[in-house]
Amino acid sequence: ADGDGGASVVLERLTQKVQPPQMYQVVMLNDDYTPMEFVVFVIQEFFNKDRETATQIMLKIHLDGKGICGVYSRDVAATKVDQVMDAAHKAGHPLQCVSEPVE
Ligand code: TYC
Repeated sequence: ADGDGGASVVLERLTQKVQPPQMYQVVMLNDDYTPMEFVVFVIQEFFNKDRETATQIMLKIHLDGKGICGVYSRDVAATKVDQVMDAAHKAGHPLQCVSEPVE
């Protein structure tokens, strides 16, 4: 079915070349306008953090300019970015976030 008569399976077993999928970190960026409370809400809602953890992440972003909200497979990370950007846009806030490959 994979077109090589199973050779790739043999090679993978012989060389241990199967790698885990590339992971992506979702990085949120600071700005001067988005309310702290909204950022805490977003981190709780979309990154499944408790209020205390979400507050710590928000303050780190506020102080350092950016911060990691979570690490996911490529598709899940892209969905998180879309959800955050959509919620921020609908609320009229300029909050930005991006996903980037880990390492
Ligand atoms: N800097 C914002 C303020 O002072 C708060 C903020 C934190 C905004 C984190 C965005 O990703 C962010 N209201």
